[in-house]
Amino acid sequence: METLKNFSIMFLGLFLLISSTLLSLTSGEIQRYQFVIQATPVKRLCNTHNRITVNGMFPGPTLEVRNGDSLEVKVVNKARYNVTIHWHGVRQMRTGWADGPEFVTQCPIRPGGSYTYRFTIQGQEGTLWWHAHSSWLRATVYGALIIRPRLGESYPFPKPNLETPIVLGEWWDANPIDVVREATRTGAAPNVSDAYTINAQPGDLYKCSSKDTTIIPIDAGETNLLRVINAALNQPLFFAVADHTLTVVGADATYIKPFTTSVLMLGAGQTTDVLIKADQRPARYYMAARAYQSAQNVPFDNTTTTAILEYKSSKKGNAPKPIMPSLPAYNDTNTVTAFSRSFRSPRKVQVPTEIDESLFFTVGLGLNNCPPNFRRSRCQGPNGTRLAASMNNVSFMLPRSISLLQAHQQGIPGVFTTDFPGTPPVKFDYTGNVSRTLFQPITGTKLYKLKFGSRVQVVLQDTSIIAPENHPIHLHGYDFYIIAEGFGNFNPKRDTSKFNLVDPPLRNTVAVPANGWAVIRFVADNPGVWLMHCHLDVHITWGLAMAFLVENGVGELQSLPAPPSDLPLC
Ligand SMILES: *[C@@H]1O[C@H](CO)[C@@H](O)[C@H](O)[C@H]1NC(C)=O
Ligand SMILES: *[C@@H]1O[C@H](CO)[C@@H](O)[C@H](O)[C@H]1NC(C)=O
Ligand SMILES: *[C@@H]1O[C@H](CO)[C@@H](O)[C@H](O)[C@H]1NC(C)=O
Ligand SMILES: *[C@@H]1O[C@H](CO)[C@@H](O)[C@H](O)[C@H]1NC(C)=O
Ligand SMILES: *[C@@H]1O[C@H](CO)[C@@H](O)[C@H](O)[C@H]1NC(C)=O
Ligand SMILES: *[C@@H]1O[C@H](CO)[C@@H](O)[C@H](O)[C@H]1NC(C)=O
Ligand SMILES: *[C@@H]1O[C@H](CO)[C@@H](O)[C@H](O)[C@H]1NC(C)=O
Ligand SMILES: [Cu+2]
Repeated sequence: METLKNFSIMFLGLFLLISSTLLSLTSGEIQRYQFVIQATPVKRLCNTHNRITVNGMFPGPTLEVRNGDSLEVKVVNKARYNVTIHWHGVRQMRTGWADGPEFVTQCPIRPGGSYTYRFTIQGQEGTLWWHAHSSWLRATVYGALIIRPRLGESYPFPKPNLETPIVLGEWWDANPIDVVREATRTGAAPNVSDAYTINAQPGDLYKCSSKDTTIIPIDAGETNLLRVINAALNQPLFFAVADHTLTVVGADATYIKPFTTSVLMLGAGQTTDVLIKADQRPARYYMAARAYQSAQNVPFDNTTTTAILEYKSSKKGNAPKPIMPSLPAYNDTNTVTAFSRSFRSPRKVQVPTEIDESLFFTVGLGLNNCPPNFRRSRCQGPNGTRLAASMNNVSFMLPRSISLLQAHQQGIPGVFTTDFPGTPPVKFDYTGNVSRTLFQPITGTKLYKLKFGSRVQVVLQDTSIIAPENHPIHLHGYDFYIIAEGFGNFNPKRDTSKFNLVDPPLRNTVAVPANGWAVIRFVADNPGVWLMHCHLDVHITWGLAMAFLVENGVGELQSLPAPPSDLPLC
């Protein structure tokens, strides 16, 4: 058995060696960018505020590369906050030092400092994005990362006439850093946002915003590839275009088997590529996005952001109001389920069938009792508690004096432990009426160690502690197959028969159903420390995260290199 496993690891190594040799023969160009992080005056919803941006742009610059290209992005921090940038969804094969989450793969870039992120796009095509991974700065520090096929290669669908990034965001009139600091102080839920945005514009349904609307011109008969990104901080979103059918062709920078739909749902962090054809009467049509709110009786931003799809031949000037799409009800989970079950890979894929690590992680909220030395003003969560969140009852805490990856590589003890539980410490009816005695998680910096090349399955199970909710769970450094999802408690006897081991979708973020579960599989072929977390920033703030420590394999090609010399120190 052990020999067989070693053999398969050797085989995997050989495969990686061959594929990286092939890759170096067809390698792309080096794309260089400079990102200056700076405070910039931004006017939204009647007032001007200073917000942190990249190069004074909001949203930040769109990076356009080809599969096989390398990126070198020099980030210069001229703001008054610590910052890091994460390249969301990039596999970062053996470039973990460039992944970006603060205190996970690097210490933050301090005010006045700089750091150059260097990494290569390998085998990914479609839409990803980049964002700050430090406090709540990603509220305004984000942008699209477009990956086109290699030179001479083409899309697996007819070439569209146009391509447009559609970046969905979330806007607060208050400084988002003040919003999260207030919540951290009081223990209560943070204030909800004041608007959603499309390409950083709220659209004309909001006050003082009649001119702040993104217009997307199109000629009758043309097809546009919309690269839709949910960059909102805390909200899954529905998206639709009036009177137009959307053909989904990709998600999270992998192609999927095309299907048509009238509405999309994107969990925070997810991307979806859709083709839209101008096959309707020449007119102006709203594109609109608003909340999918799975948690009941919880305040949320119920406003609607719009952009306008404008046929060039439609009458300008006194044009009538654009046509509004119908969007699902805020709590329309049936639509979300039907949509997510439509995702398939275009063809049969290599899903790991033998599993070395079978893991079961609960994801959900929690409540911490008020510590005795805390004033009441710091315990403004439900019934005088402080809100929390956890995976397998561990509320994740970041180190403050060194990153996890540095501590791992330099063998520095006392920064983290590797005892993250592979199954819940207490088994209970996860989606039932959970006893209050189970609400309080423990706090820790616990990692789960994986041998290089191990084949991993994780069942992600929502809990109904406080409120069931759809959690967009994102894994850094990997794509995974989503082989099944369902409602209630995952039941291995009943539910393994639902596993799709033929053509499941490959993604980096899975929207785990409220009151339900999702099962993912991946091969641990990328050494380093890789964060897995809910992409609702309010939930990361409360601790809904853990990290995998993937050990080096055999030889240089299966090992993490030494850190770059300009890696920021704490
Ligand atoms: C949050 O909302 C409350 C109530 O509207 C307000 O008093 C408070 O100032 C807000 N906090 C921030 C940081 O904007
Ligand atoms: C949004 O919520 C507010 C209360 O918070 C309510 O008055 C309003 O009717 C809601 N709007 C919609 C469109 O549901
Ligand atoms: C969704 O919300 C509507 C209106 O608030 C309510 O009547 C309905 O019961 C809710 N549905 C679900 C599934 O929670
Ligand atoms: C708060 O206390 C009330 C009254 O005891 C109870 O009904 C409610 O469920 C409690 N809320 C939470 C979140 O524990
Ligand atoms: C949930 O359980 C508690 C006791 O653990 C009980 O007091 C409460 O009534 C139950 N709620 C529901 C909705 O069944
Ligand atoms: C989490 O751990 C704490 C401390 O041991 C315990 O009180 C609580 O019941 C546990 N909850 C769950 C869901 O395991
Ligand atoms: C900024 O980062 C340094 C470590 O480089 C840390 O000591 C400090 O607490 C951070 N500041 C804030 C406000 O998080
Ligand atoms: Cu969450």
